[in-house]
Order: sequence, then structure tokens, then C-alpha cells
Amino acid sequence: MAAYEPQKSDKFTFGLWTLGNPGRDPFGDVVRTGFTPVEMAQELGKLGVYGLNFHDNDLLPFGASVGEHDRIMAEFKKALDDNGLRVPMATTNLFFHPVFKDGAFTSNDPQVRAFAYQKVMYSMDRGAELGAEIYVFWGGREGAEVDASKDAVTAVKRMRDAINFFCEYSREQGYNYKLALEAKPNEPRGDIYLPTTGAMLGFIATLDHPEMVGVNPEYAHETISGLNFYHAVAQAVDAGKLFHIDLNGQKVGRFDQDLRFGQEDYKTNFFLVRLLENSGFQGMKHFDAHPLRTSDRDDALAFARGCMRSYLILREKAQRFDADPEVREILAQIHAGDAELEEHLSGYSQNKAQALKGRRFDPDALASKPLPYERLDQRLFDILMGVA
Ligand code: GCO
Ligand code: MN
Ligand code: MN
Repeated sequence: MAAYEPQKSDKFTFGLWTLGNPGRDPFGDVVRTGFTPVEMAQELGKLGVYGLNFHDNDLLPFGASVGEHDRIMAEFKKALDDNGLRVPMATTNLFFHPVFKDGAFTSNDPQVRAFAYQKVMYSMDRGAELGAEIYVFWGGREGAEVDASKDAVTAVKRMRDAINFFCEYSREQGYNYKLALEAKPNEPRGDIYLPTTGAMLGFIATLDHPEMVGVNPEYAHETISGLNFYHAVAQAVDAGKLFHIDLNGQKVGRFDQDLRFGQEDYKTNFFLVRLLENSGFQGMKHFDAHPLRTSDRDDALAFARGCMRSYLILREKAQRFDADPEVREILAQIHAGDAELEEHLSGYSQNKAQALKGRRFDPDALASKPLPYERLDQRLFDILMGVA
């Protein structure tokens, strides 16, 4: 097997909107022809990609007839089969059409909310037809610039009503969906409700079927606000809620860049990949990014190959780090345990409390234990840079 060549077992997926992106931005027009869904299946099938994900309208034009949708579905299914691809995840576009300019589930207008529900149900039906098992909710326009216009408590209640509704719908239809909530702090709204993965985890606990709902954290979304994505994902892993993940690149404090995975912050990406690999994450590694605006179609394919290659290189670096004798020696030193004390620290009992209260500690001795973090972090740098 050639080095860093993606395999189906890696479960790499791309959204239809990634290579479909023609490079338009708020300041400038289209710069290349985006890949059609069928072209994406043909090109990415050759590269070892596992599957393609879609928003309803990436595939099925808004407002087209059901007959037209059926024809497109059949054509897309054939392209998937011919190229050995699946559709593991589906989602709804609740942000593009002007009807959603002030939100979908959190709109003040019940007609807009009802239309959004209808659109989601139709899209869930289409996703299920293609075998999708994860349904993502990203509240792109569920936010505000003018807080006087919407009550923020009501907004969260409306989000809850919506997610509860779709859990029941999925159950009633006998679909196999797990719902994955994707947080983002801003863009396209000034402020988006439930802005972080942590906020989503808190929200999930308030739902009627929390067991059906998890998160879809995105590297760029936590990074925009300067948060540590590795920590956010770790909390989701601990909660058993990491259902899906959106991988890309982003600089802190910039606009929503959606860069190639690995393009920025190698170190955070290293810890992220190491976490995904070592925690036994079984879900899809989904690239939610797009080629640079300077890319032509050839370079767009280099972007797709690059996302996967970077992941596989970081995976190898993680193995190397975990096996490195110097790293192991330092970690053994700083993690040296105390089995008896650990026992006392987890699970309360009156006896443990008494024992801890009566124990003598030597804080000065504890404070003088060496913590060779400079050596450890330099070793990581050497490994990442390929000189170790
Ligand atoms: C973004 C989001 C979206 C969602 C997608 C799937 O910043 O635009 O990341 O790409 O992931 O809508 O729900
Ligand atoms: Mn995003
Ligand atoms: Mn995303």
C-alpha cells in the first residue's frame, strides 16, 4: 500500500458543497466551474474516499418538481454505485433562500418555521433513501444582529421544539438516524445561538431523546473564536456524543476560511487526530472545506487529496509520538501514579473523606517535583518537523 493513500476503512467523506464550490465570496464572483455531484463521485471515488454528504439543495434544486428530484436521485445513486461510494450523512440548507434571512427554526414567523420543518422532513426522507445514518443540523441563520428582535430564551426553546420534532419524525418513519448538532459562533449571523460544542452538549441534555442526539464539531468553528478544538472534541468524546466531525483549516479571529485540513495549526490538528485514533472514534471523518479561491479544477483535486494526506501523516506522527522512547520516559515520569490515592479520589465515601482529611501532605516537596514540559514539547516539535 502506497504511503498515505486513503483507504475506505479510513472513512473519509466530503460534502457535495466542498468541491462544488466555484469560489464565489462576498466580494467576488465565481472563479472556476464547481464539480457536479456526478463529477465528484467520479473523481473522489478514484481517490479512496468513503462517501459523499449533501444538503438537500446541493443535489436537488430548490423549487424543482418531485419528478425532477427523482430523476436526479436516480442519476446520483448510479454514480455512487459505479464509483463505490456511500452517503453517510445528510443535512438541510436552511440558510440560502431569502425566506430564511432571519432564521428557520428560530424565526419569529411560524410560517417560516413550519416551512423549515417541511423542508427538513423532505430532506430527511431523501437522505434516508440514499442510506444516510447521520443527520446534521447546523443553525446557519439561527441567530441575530439585533437582540431586541428575538428573545434568546425563546430561540433556544424553538431549537428544542425543532430537534424534538425531528427525533420523533425519524423514529416514526423507522429511519436509522442519529442527529448531530453543529455549533458555530458567528457567520453568516453576527451571533449564532448555541455557539460552541460545549453549549450544544448542554442543550442535548434538555431534549426528549438525548440518546439520539450528539454533536458535529467543526475545527474552524471553535477556532474562529480562539477556542481549543482538541479540548472541545475531547469533551464530546467523554460524553459519548461525538457522532460526526467536520475537519478543515482556520486561523483564529479571521472570517470563515474553510481551508484544507491541516493547512493551519499543525499542533492542534496533531492532538485532534491522535484523539480520534486513540479514542476509537468510529464515525466519518468529514472534510467540510473548500479549495482556495485561487485554485482551478486540478488544484481543487489537489485540495481533496491534501485533506486526506494530511490526516494520514498526522496519524503516523501520533503513532510515532506514542512510541517514542523519550516521550514515553517523560510521560511515565509525570504520570507516575499512586493507586491508593486514586482510589480515594474517585467515588465518595465517608471513610475516604475521613482518610483524606487526616492525611499529611508535604506541599513543598510536591511543588518541587520536576515537570520537564519544555523537553516534552520540543520532542513533539521535532517529531512533527520530521527531525526525530
Ligand atoms: C458552514 C458550516 C456548514 C455545515 C453544513 C452541514 O460554516 O457553512 O460548516 O458547512 O457544516 O451546512 O450542516
Ligand atoms: Mn463551517
Ligand atoms: Mn461544517
